[in-house]
Amino acid sequence: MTPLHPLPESWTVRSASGDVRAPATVPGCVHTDLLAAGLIPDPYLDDNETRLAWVGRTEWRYETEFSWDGTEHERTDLVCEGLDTVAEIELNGVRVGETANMHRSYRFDVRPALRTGSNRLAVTFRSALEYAERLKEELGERPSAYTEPYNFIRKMACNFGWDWGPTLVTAGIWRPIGLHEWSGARLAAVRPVVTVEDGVARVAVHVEVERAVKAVQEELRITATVCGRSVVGALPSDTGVLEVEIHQPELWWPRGYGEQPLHELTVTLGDDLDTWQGKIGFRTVEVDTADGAFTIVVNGRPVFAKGVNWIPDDCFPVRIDRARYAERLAQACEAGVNLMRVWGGGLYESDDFYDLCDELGLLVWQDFPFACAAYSEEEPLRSEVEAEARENVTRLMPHPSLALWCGNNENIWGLFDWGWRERLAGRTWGEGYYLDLLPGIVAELDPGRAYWPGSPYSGSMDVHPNDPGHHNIHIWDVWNQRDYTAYREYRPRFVSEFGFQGPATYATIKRAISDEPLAPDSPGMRFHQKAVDGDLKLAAGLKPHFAPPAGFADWHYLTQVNQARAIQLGVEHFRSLWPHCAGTIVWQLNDCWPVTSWSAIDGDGRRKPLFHALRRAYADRLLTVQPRDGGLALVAVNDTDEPWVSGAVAARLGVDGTELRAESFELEVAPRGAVTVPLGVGEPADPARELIAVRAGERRALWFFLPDKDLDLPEGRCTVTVEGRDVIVSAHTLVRDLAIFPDRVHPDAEVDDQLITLLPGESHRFTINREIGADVPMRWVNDRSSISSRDTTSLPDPPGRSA
Ligand code: BMA
Repeated sequence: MTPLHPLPESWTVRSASGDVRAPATVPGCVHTDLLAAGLIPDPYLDDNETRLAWVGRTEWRYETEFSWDGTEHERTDLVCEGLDTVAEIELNGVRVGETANMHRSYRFDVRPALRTGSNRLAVTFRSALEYAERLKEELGERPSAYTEPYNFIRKMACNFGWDWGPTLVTAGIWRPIGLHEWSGARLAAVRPVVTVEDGVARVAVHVEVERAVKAVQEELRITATVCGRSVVGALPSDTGVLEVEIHQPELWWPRGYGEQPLHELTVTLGDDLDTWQGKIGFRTVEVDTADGAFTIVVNGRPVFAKGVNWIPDDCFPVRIDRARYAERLAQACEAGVNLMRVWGGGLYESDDFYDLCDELGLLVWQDFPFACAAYSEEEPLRSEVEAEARENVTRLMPHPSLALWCGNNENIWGLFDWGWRERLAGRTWGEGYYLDLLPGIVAELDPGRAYWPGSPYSGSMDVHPNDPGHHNIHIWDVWNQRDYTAYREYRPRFVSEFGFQGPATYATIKRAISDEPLAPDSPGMRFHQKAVDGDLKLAAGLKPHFAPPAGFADWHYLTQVNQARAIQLGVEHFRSLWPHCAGTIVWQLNDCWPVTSWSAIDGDGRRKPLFHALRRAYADRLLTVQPRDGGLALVAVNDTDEPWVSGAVAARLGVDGTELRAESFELEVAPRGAVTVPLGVGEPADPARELIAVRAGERRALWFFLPDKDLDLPEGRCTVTVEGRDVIVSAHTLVRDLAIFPDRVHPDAEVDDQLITLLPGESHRFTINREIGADVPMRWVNDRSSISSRDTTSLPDPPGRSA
């Protein structure tokens, strides 16, 4: 649509009492304004969060002055693309609008209040917390996973605190604001509905116009152009549809299946009253839910979803610009991901996110923003939900990457298992949204796109929503209560959440936490752990696998290793069940601040060891050893379009590298197939001192018979050679899960791989993005004697070793 005339950049913000004043940035947010003015400490450092609760309880007034010269146009609108959240807008002292939904945009006809010459615009934000508390009182309590009343306001829920995020209740003009002058008519909505059948793509361009003067209904010409084909139509009323046909279209594919051709669609109203431009792609996408399945099918081909859950990448979403999205999504691609789930406690992300997903071939699973709570279906919330859903379905539906809409995160599960029914005592909880309102809006505005009521959901309110035999499930008992090997007890059809915690990278911890010395339970570390009993669960998770850590560096390394192994084990097991299981969405890709969490990439954007384990587990060709029928089997999963044919060798080895028994065989895996080969290398004579290694070409899978703490591994020894940015490690013994930590030398130094296991005589070349000198901090699992001698509780960096 026609761009806005932005307002001047000179804004100010002040508290209602006038005590706090600062220059303001628009788009922006009160926390970032106060931070820039030096009025608050950085909310992400140490326990500063605790001193900032007042910000969320204060009324904030944003003001600017601008001059206006009058206009020839019939209408002058104030367009607010995003206000966070409960706002009153005044122009020259005249109230022109009120808002209460961060997930919507607003347009106000402000001509009556505008003056030629100088104008004063003020946007006053009431405390979102107080507003939500008041609605809670009016509408009646609804159970939720956290104490703050986030379910009583249409605002990014995790802003109120989550089990990985601080409570920083924001306010501000978070998306662009400006004046829009226009005459005659404008394009209020454009929805290209794309279908592909028998080699023909049809783009049904649904158009909705708004007339400047409602009474004037003259016929309007409308033109749609795509792939060099233009179709012209006449619009006698305010809505209409144009159809463009493209023969033999180049199809859009998710990454790993083909290219992502995108085509500019231009819709013009009249000669040039208004134009809409967007990129579309030609493909079909559906979710096959027959017989309990949950399989995403693109252009008729079933796709194993190698997914990650996405949370808002910052507590202050205004800081997430296109470059930041691009960096994070490139990291997702590097990890082999082909699907992003935009989780329901966050946002409908901004256009850049979906544009990039289109370009990169990342499928998008979009939750409607409802999470872990019961929601009132009464006014004023119901109308807000409907308005925001209509707007965002319209905004996002042109994207070829959008695979499905999902009603909510865990709310149906909450009703079944979290004691809600009793507490609700008959009050509404959101069922009407998930089973009626939202699917109705999707069917109307985005016909053909899949809608699924919840994550998890069983397909029926009569079957437990998390029943592994039915569609998508979340697996949380593992992190909360059980050893991670229990992932293998599940035979799910699709896992849309499962996760395991690990600490942030060292450089991120050092930037955010000033504890001296750092310890797993030092005050800052505890503060940057938001999960109930999170540290206890980390310790409980380590216990079956490792001896208790000796100090911070040991704890930091081992908990990161455990996180990586847990998720790798889960993904490999679930992939080995393909096509019965058709997807894994790991909880979670990213963080919104520096914290110990389930993420693969920490709050400063650094890759945790899990990231590298995930990349291996999501590799197009996966070799994995799995328990089958009382023995062990090799499962080879081929997620490519070429057959995978290779000689393979499976060997039972002593931990000193001696081959005890080996067998060779031919591996042949069909495109997009998986094969299971029972292993015939015999039972271990000494499970503590043996392992299995299976190799097929470049790929290798290892199997240890016992947890590390019960293994009798030799003390790992290796030679390290540093050549500029490369670090070559040559193992003299078995060296397990070798990690190098260049960020301990320089915060910007990152290595290209982590957690490499070397057999005696093998070597590996790591590459760091910069030279860090000869002392490379590193660690491996069977490195205990040297670690414990140098690893005191604080973190002077462990010395590197050079040859
Ligand atoms: C699920 C998610 C999030 C949460 C995560 C870890 O419930 O949907 O709400 O952060 O588990 O507990």
